[in-house]
Amino acid sequence: MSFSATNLAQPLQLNTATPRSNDKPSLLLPKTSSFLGSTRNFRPTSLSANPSHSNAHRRSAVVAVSEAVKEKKLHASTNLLITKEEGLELYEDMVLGRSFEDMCAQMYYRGKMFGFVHLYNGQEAVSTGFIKLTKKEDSVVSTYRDHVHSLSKGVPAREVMSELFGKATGCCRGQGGSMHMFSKEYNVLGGFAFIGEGIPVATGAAFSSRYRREVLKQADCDHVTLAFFGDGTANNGQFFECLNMAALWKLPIVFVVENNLWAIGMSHLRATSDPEIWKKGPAFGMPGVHVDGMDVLKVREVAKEAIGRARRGEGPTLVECETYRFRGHSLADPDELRDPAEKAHYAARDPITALKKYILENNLATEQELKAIHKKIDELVEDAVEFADESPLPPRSQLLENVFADPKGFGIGPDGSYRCEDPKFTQGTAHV
Ligand SMILES: Cc1ncc(C[n+]2csc(CCOP(=O)(O)OP(=O)(O)O)c2C)c(N)n1
Ligand SMILES: [Mg+2]
Repeated sequence: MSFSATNLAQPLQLNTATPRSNDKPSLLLPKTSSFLGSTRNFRPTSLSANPSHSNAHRRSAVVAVSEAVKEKKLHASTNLLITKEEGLELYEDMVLGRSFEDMCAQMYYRGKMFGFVHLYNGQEAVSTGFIKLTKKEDSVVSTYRDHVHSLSKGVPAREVMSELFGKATGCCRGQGGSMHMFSKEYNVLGGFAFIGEGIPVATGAAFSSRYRREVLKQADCDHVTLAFFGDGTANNGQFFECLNMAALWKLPIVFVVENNLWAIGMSHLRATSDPEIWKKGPAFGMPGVHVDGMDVLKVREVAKEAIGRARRGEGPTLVECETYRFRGHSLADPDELRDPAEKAHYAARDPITALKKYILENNLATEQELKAIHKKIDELVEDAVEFADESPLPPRSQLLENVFADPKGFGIGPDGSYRCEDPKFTQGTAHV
């Protein structure tokens, strides 16, 4: 499988989208039909106004990637998409993401975490499928659903949990909390609470890789940046501006849209003029691909190609991963808006269960080996909680660090003294 900006005006043209025999032109998308797993209907206006919004067309994109994967399988000498080691690595990473966050939910409801906490449950195949193919020097830019991206990138579970507890041992010394994971060491360039804010940061990181290689002559700088964001965010202006710059300058970046069909309580189908986000890639001169984001092996195949393109200096790719979050928008959301049938549809497609099935059916590992992974991860997560719980809170004096360029915080008061040195300065405004 290989992408190019031209051949992906229709992504991976392996399927010419021949309508199924019962698809009459006017009925390409019957009113009862759904957008992939969504139980919401397309609006009739978009249906009649533009037949290219049809579900048949949409499905062709999904099939296209599946076909590419099948084709690859046929040509591979082992007939399998992964080796045993790769399969176990992917499985362990997804189990880590899931177990870690299940524990986050417990800790949040016990009052150990503050503010909002947004879980990634259900979307693990995207983080694992992409990030496990990166090098340490490659960068990842995330959203407020950033714990699992950070774990996949290698940030120790202890540091992520401590950050969530607001403790001094966290990866941001307790100053970021749930939505602002950052690690210089592992090149996690931030979780971003303002949606879309991370996209220009990622574009800048990709620009710096190209600049270092071509202007500063650092020949070995082939670093790639992955920008993760949601379907709702893909309607924001930064996204379009950055697609333009990335394509214009052939930046080594992959834009990974995690289309979980919802932006808080707003259905993607209600909010987006053309719900097929991948199509925006070719519009800017880069490949656009749609992949089943509940299948880590398919995500990985697409990721391999997109990351490879970026690393070879061939430019950016836009990948739309169709996925689903298993919990509410945040842990404070009772999740009453989404249709139970839609939730059940995706729950039955749990990416961890699917990979387990693949591993067992292909005799890549035994049930015992998988159980051992769960045990190892349970211990690791328990250890992370203990570590976070026992860690100290950051000192009060740290509150104003890293906020302003002046390392002493809020700068100099009218009397010439540093404001942060006035013990009364933070009283009543924040308690840490
Ligand atoms: C600039 C900005 N506008 C609005 C919000 C409020 N907000 C928080 S999450 C969210 C929805 C984002 O949905 P999506 O991009 O699909 O990500 P998901 O939560 O589904 O992962 C919005 C509008 C925000 N955080 N930042
Ligand atoms: Mg969303």
